[in-house]
Amino acid sequence: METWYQSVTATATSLKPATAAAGLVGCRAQPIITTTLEVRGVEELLNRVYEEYRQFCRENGKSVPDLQINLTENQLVYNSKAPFTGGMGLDDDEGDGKDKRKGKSRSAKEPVKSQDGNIDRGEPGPNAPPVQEIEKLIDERNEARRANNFPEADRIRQLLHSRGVALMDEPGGRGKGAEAKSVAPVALGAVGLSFQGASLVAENVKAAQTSRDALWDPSWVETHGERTIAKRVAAPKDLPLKLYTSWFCPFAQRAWIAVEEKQLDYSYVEINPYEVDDRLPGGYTKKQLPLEVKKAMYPDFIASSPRGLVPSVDCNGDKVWESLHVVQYIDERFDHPPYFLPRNDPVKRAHVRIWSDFVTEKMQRNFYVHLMDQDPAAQAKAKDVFFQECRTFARAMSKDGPYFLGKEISMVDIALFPFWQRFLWVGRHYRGLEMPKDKEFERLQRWWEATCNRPAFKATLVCQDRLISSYGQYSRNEGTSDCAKGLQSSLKQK
Ligand SMILES: N[C@@H](CCC(=O)N[C@@H](CS)C(=O)NCC(=O)O)C(=O)O
Repeated sequence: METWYQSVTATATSLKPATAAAGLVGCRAQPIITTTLEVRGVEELLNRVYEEYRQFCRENGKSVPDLQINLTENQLVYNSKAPFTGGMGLDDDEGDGKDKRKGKSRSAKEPVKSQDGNIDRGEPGPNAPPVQEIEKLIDERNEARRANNFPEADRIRQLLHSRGVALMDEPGGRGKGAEAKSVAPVALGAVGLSFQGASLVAENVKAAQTSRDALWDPSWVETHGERTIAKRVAAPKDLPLKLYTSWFCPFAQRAWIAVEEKQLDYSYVEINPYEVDDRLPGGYTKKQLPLEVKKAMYPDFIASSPRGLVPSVDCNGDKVWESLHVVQYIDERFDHPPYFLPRNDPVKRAHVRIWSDFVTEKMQRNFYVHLMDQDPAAQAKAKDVFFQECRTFARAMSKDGPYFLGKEISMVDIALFPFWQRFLWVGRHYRGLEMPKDKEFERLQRWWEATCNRPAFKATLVCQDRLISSYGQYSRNEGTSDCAKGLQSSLKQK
């Protein structure tokens, strides 16, 4: 039976039932909604959606909600009292099915007025510049954006960020209609965050990037990974084990699987080591932030990862970085099954290390060349080499399986899983990559199905479309990350 939202999706593919049911429709960062005509178009669409939903309620004996459109303009405000959802205006869905537009609860993004009617700018952090200076910098940045001088605009954004002030642009601006009008304190104390209908408290504002922030695309659906993050972000902050990680990072995902496999109680600390660019879906870039900026934003993280790369862990003051070293540390520090390195078998342990390195140095490397090189012939060549390396790996796997060593998982499975996920999802999306159907790839497919069904591995699978979006810059070879720099010498197109 067709539901009300299935028919609506024919005209508005980005709408989700929970969102519309709440009377709120998110508008993705792009296209820009700036002109009266565009706003009117969105209003019409919303009215149609509302009417269809009312009809659906009537036909299904549900109470018909009072759905109204409420357009607001954002103001300059940093508001430490209001929960930070990161949403902008129309985009403030908390997904809990309650109509927040009925005057009972204020939208998280509406400025708080003090008793004298002035806008309450909240509590700036100790590092924050005076308001006049912030306003001046915002003007300069808007000016730079109008002149398409994005490096300068980014510089100002980062400068403010490093002083504890986050800018929130109107969605989708390319320097014309959309401008920074709002600011929020960053990385300073507790910040509320909306996730899956629950209001959680994030340790720092960057964690909002794991949820629906201003640049969240309404077509993205939270899945196992996002649910795990929500659970961990809600955990007490003073746990002895802290995992510094980025939701999109395959290296960090290795460490994430390790702590999930050992069923540890850990704090999930989201780090974004890259610039945010609101012209891109989700704002995700692969452009490295300078170490000093990372240090200002995430001092505790840098203390546990001196090169500013995720993942790292801090366990009661023990600090370890580099994904495979983190996995081994977790295995030894929490010396109980499942073991990532087989106990009492030095040769097997050595082989586990050899094949884990093989994943990074051969399989991952050639896949990234295939993804990043802009020259079609070089892409094809890298694909062939990548397939050969996959076959070599498959031949080293236990015949029975399903895991690399057989019945028990090991570090090799943890090393490969996040990358295989990207080979399949990202490779297919950007390069039309299809895995061959031979004996070796059948073995790998069997391994993939088994690992995907293992709870700790599954718990780290994030929204596919969102993950794919975060790889856009690699597919155009626009990344300046540590990883991208390390691959440039292997690319034909530089
Ligand atoms: N060899 C490192 C690589 C880690 C890595 O490159 N992580 C990326 C995120 S996927 C990162 O932190 N990049 C930040 C940067 O390039 O500055 C490991 O295995 O942990």
